[in-house]
Amino acid sequence: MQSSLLFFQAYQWLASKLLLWYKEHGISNLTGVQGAVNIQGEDQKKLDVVSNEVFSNCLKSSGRTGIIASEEEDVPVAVEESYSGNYIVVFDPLDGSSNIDAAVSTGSIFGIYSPNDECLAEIEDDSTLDKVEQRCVINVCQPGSNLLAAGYCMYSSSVIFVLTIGKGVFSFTLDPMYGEFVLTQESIQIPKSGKIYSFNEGNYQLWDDKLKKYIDDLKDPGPSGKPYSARYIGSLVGDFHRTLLYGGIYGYPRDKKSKNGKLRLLYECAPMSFIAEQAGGKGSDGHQRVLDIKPEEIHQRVPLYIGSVEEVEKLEKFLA
Ligand code: AHM
Ligand code: MG
Repeated sequence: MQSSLLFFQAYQWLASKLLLWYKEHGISNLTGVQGAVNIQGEDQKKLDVVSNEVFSNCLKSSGRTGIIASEEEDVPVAVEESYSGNYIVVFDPLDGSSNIDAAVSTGSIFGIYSPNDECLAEIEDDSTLDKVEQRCVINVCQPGSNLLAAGYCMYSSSVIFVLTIGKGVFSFTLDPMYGEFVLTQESIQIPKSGKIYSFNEGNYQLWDDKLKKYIDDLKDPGPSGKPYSARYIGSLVGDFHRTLLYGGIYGYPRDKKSKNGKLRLLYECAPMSFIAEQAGGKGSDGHQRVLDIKPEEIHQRVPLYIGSVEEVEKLEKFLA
């Protein structure tokens, strides 16, 4: 419960800081690239940088976090002792950033872990990181099955905050009149099956033959005369949120260019898989449960197939 309070406070704070930021810098300069490249070789957008700063400051000053790890930071950061708490927070401050300049939906994803003190003994000499950095990496690299809470915020026609603290999935909608999130859906359940698939099919020629067969099968109208529908925003939060409500499957596979796919295990795939499971769905890398994969590094990528149980299991059969 404490961890969910942390995020409610964080989002209230985030909203107020973003407003201040707009007032100081003006809304007209918020689009486009920042001019920097993150550790993963991606161009950072201005809003990537701003949202990372706002989230990091907010989490550091909350008094509840010990270590934070972000998509936009090379290594996890230990929170200064005087402000420090225990929780480990992993987050993608602004996911789907290729959509920013077109005002298409984007989101923020987070996961909260408790400290993993057993791991402190494992510290080995690594010339590229100092002891504190190594300890942070080790503490953060926990399997998703250890998550205490996870959620996302989606910035779309309305601002939606989806949260699980391991007892079902709840959705809140921002009421702009009051600046508060109001509970709008309780105990969300993903439909067991759903005839929507969400993949970037531009990569089809780069995919494994088994996956191509699966996608071809979805497009086959069969005796019913109705094939699956394709829906792809290119924003994990938006594509996942639709899958959560309508059912179906979202996938970001490995391909000939990207051996482990594109999405990051720690702050994209694991939190989303925790939410999916809490809603009665499934998150898989095609062969195993995403929540059982222990990250070996902060920005590790894994293939992701997530959504309705029957749809993810059907995909797994094709890939077997
Ligand atoms: P980002 O965190 O740099 O925005 O990248 C993750 C995004 C996901 O939101 C989305 O599902 C995927 O990348 C889209 O990738 P692609 O453009 O290759 O389809
Ligand atoms: Mg992302």
